Amino acid sequence: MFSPSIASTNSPIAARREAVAEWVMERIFKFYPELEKKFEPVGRARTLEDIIYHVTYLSTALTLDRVEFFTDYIDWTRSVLEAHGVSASQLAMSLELIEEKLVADFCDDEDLKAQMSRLFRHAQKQLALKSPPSGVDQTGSHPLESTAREYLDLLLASNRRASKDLLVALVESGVDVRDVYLHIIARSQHLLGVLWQNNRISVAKEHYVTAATQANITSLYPFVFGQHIPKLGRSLVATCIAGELHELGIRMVADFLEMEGWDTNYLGASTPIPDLLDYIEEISPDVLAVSATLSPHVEQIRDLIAQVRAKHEPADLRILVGGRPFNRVEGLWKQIGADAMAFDALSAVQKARDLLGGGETS
Ligand code: B12
Repeated sequence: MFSPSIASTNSPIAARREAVAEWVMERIFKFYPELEKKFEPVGRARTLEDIIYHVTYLSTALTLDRVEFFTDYIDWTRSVLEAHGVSASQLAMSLELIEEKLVADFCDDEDLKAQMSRLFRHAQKQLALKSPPSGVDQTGSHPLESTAREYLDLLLASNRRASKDLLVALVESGVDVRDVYLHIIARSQHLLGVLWQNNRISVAKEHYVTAATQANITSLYPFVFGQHIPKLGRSLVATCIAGELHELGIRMVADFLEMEGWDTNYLGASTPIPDLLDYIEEISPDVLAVSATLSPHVEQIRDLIAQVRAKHEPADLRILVGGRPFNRVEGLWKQIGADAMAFDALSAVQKARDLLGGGETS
């Protein structure tokens, strides 16, 4: 069975996303038969996945009452589709059809229809504008910028050994390992994302670069765990929310806190909520740090926080959140009940410290 790579939520719209997508896809292919041919043999699955994403992001924007989730997404999806030869007007047509189907499916719910119409109006207006920006600073002004690009070029040329040697040599020459994490590794990953978004590299290449970078991070561990840092007696559980596969960001947060003397427990990608709750019982951390990169996964973090709060007093367990949606939508962390957010791994250290000092931090 076809399974989209963004987790669904409990909202009535998200629950219908597959059915809506089937309905819309049939009509699009009737109108643009060349699209189905162009992307054979994966065209149907890809198109279905795209429409499922449109509906999922729409649903999250409605649930969290944040127009920006949808308009941001429309900018992004437009640039991805255009890079694959699908025009903004074809996307506009998909949105019209999604609206038509949802209005029919939820014809009794006047409030929902009004909210949806507002979002679709915003999205269509956005689509009428000229091409959207990539979302990542393309120039970069940090002194390590050219080294980040050199590092990425080595990996794009499948030269993993040289890429590792470059990182290790930098740290051995006295560059702070945190700067290597943020200004070389994170930066090159963000640039890698733009290459993927613009259809300049294959998915396989993106996977390769990321896998190699993860291995390279491990080569830096003597500089992270090997130092004799006094232990602070504070503990952290760090994880991605269920469904979320982007794990490097939260790994960096955990490693930065480890370098400050925290006892860190890094769980990696997509931890199911019930298992995470059991793990929290077992470890009793001072801080729980949770990451989401895809906006729809913010809903899962909100549900997790509600479940954690039902069991633990805020004073006993502080919750720090972060990742792409939190960096882009102001006040989102507060709206979903977290204690703080941090923009990157460096500021996460300060936020975690402040949280245990008491009070709200952002
Ligand atoms: C590598 C990668 C993947 C890999 C991830 C593998 C892995 N093991 O992690 C794989 C192939 C799995 C993947 C899959 C997908 N990806 Co991807 N991926 C990326 C990429 C290129 C790099 C991610 C990364 O490593 N970043 C480096 C880290 C260090 O940066 P960071 O995450 O921003 O983290 C920093 C801060 O945000 C913050 N932070 C992060 N978490 C937390 C948590 C806390 C508590 C705190 C305080 C701070 C904090 O601190 C970090 C360090 O400073 C990004 C590009 C990008 N801009 O990030 C796209 C990107 C995120 N992916 C994207 C997409 C669309 C997808 C897919 C939907 C594609 C698909 N159709 O299958 C799937 C979804 C999978 C899922 N369910 O999660 C889009 C998202 C666009 C959007 N509008 O949401 C991006 C932006 C690419 C792009 N430019 O278009 N992806």
